[in-house]
Amino acid sequence: MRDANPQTIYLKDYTVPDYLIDSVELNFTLDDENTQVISRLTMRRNPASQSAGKSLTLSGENLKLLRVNLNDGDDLTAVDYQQTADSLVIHEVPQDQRFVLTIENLINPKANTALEGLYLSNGMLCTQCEAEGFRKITYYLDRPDVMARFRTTIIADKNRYPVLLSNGNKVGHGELSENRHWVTWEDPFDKPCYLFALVAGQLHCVEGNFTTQSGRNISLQVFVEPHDLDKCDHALQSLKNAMRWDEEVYGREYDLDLYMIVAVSHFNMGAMENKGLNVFNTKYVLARPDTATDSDYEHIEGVIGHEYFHNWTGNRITCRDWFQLSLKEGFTVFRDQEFTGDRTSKAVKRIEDVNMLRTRQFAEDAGPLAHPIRPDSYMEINNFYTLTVYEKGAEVVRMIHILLGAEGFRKGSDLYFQRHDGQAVTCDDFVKAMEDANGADLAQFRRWYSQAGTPVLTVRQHYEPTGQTLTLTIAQSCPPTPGQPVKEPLHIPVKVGLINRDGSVASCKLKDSDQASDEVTLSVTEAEQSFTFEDLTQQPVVSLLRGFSAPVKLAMDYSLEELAFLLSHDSDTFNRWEAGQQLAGAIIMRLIEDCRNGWNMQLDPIIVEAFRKVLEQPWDDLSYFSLLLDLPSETYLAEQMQVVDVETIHKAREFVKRTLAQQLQPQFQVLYQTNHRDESGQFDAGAIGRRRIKNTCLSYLSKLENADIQNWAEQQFKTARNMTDQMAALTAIVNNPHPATRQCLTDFYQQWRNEALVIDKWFALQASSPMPGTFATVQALMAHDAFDLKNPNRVRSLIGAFSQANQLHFHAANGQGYQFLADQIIALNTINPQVASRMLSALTQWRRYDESRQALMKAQLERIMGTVNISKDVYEVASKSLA
Ligand code: 0A1
Ligand code: ZN
Repeated sequence: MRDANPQTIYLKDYTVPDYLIDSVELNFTLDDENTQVISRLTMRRNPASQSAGKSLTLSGENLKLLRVNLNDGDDLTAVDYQQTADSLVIHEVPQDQRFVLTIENLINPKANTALEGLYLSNGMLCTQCEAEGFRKITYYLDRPDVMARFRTTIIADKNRYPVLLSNGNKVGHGELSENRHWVTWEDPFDKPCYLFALVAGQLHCVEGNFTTQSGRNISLQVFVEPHDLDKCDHALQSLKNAMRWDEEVYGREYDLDLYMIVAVSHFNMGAMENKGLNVFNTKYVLARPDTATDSDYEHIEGVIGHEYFHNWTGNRITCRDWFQLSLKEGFTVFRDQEFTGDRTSKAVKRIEDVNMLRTRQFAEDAGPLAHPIRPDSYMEINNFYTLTVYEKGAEVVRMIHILLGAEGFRKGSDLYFQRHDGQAVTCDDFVKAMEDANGADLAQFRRWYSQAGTPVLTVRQHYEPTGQTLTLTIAQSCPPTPGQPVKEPLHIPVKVGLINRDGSVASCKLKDSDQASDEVTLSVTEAEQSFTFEDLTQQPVVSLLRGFSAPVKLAMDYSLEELAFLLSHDSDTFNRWEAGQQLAGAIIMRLIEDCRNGWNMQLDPIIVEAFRKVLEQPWDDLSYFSLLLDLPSETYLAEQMQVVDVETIHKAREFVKRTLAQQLQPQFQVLYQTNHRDESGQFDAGAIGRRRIKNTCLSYLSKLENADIQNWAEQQFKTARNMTDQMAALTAIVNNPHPATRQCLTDFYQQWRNEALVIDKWFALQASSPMPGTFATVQALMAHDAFDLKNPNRVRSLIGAFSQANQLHFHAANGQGYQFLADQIIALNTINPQVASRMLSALTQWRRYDESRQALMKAQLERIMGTVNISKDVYEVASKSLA
């Protein structure tokens, strides 16, 4: 084992750094296997440090050390320093004056399959330094609270590496002997080393401009491999949209004269906000109407926005330590969610975000790896780039926004930027700025940062006809999570609206308040609390937790009739959708029960009528309309069960879908036909909505196994001029019995064999199919020429899709899915520990299944624990899942 017992790092042990780095001069001489790095650090003792020693410890991993020098004297010798597997300790450095430390080392980018530090991606050299990748480039104080000014010179062969990029502004360049050239970059802003970036290769660039609100002209550049030049327009436009939005909504302007984005095909995550030089997974840059779906287009704009917004929330103000990760990520996700909502449809964006939170983050929060958005400890920080830190973190920021209102929130963010610009700070500093700017008290609210688990709100209502009052009694509780057996009550904003039985709005007037309004936000702060509404001549239907105003589970006994009523009448777009989800969910859960009792399934007509109403109504926002017709996913349904029964969930959900298709076939057909167009390149809300509703209808109709419909799908597949339609048709063909399945898959592969991102879709679609034979297909695809365990996008599209998006086959009762996944994780452990550890997530949920599956999953986790040279990443997740 590389690290038999990895050390646990605790937030409570934080101390300030003993030394500071004022400036860094880096000199790279590039070579695929032997890159030379010379680092010249101007340093000094940190006056705030309490430690007594005179030694200096730098972090470094996989480095070949060549030379250490202090203050340009003679090089240090082996007695002056000590090297360990992950550090360099210099026994004595000057304590009361600045000193210059020069370190020279070699690194091997070609051998770097973990994709952290400097690595090769399709012949291009690039870096990934967050969270702790810089220590794989050179010895350094690799922690976010050490902020320094960087100047970087890159020397390389002109043909092999014609483009040489780093952070900031280009301040010099020239030619050298032996066909080499050099470029020097200088970043005028102090930054932590996790924001350092270097890119070199045969890159081509699409350029644009942006004029800031104060009239400065910024040059924008998107760098890609030559054959992708025709897929950059959307990324460039998205960047401009994000820059404008941040000026308008937050008053934040970009600060350098140049903004560069580079797309690389090997990347562990989505993208990285390196100062002035973002590195992106190609998936979040490249788009052409025939290669990218509408949802790809939306995600690209969202991720470009996300990385751009980090320039203020992450780069100008960064994290003091990695426990504060949600300071930058939660806030930045909240910002990108709002941006996308403003650019597309607020209702649709909110529903998509909540859907993801509830299916995936809630599962994380209820499992063995549950942690607060500000964790207390970690073994490997890379394991904490989680849905909790990102998505729940964004919900926590959203609740502050709800509690303070848009204006109050803006006052708070202005104060935060003004107070902390240039600093490395904590989540608490953020909350304090929000409080101070508004004279608010968020003391109890702070518990959201330290408490893990999803709170449950249990709501009872009592209508008093004589007094014309309605009392809501809200009790909150939160289940125990690892290390936190008992929870304190949280401060929870609950938005409420009341609806009269005729569908009109009932005024909300709280007792002891003289104001009445259409909607109120209740501040729930106690374990149990009552709220009384007055002047209600009739008992209204309560619309609770509007807009999903807090990341909680709501337990309230609605009848199916009330849910159908809310689906027709709730003026809150989120809750209207939610009522439909609850209605369908309740019906599917009952059918699951019937099925398990061996009874015949029969669909309650209430859902058919509710869907008929939705289908026959005119809608402006067709994307929202189509969301109302989506049934809750199998993963969401699994979350609602004590013991997950994947087969019956699938059977019952399919039954509901097929029966709805049978009973509402004419409506689905008309909608399909009226919205089917032969379109390419139209990305307005109308065209996107038409495609979405049409493809939702196709997905229902395909359950009928009817030759005409099969023909529609095949025609759509063959004639589509945009990827949304082509992919939707292929999905309908692959996920249902269809005579042309094999042929269409082959044709699709031939058509797109040179477009890696489309081939990823091809892998993912087959891996997530519910049809029989999927496991054998997955095994065969592992041996396909286009499959590559070293490319994270491919791994996610095959192994990730199978284990995380195919409940039915991954959880096959004989355990073959589990064994397959464990085999891949063991192989990935040596290639790329980060990706290996992420792939583990499907197994960590083992306690949610029946005894037999539990035993099979547990056995595979134990096998993984026995891996020779197990990485810290995999060890932490596997051991915590078994604990
Ligand atoms: N900060 C990036 C996410 C990111 C994190 C780690 C990475 O490599 C280990 C890469 C990217 C973001 O939030 O976009
Ligand atoms: Zn981020």
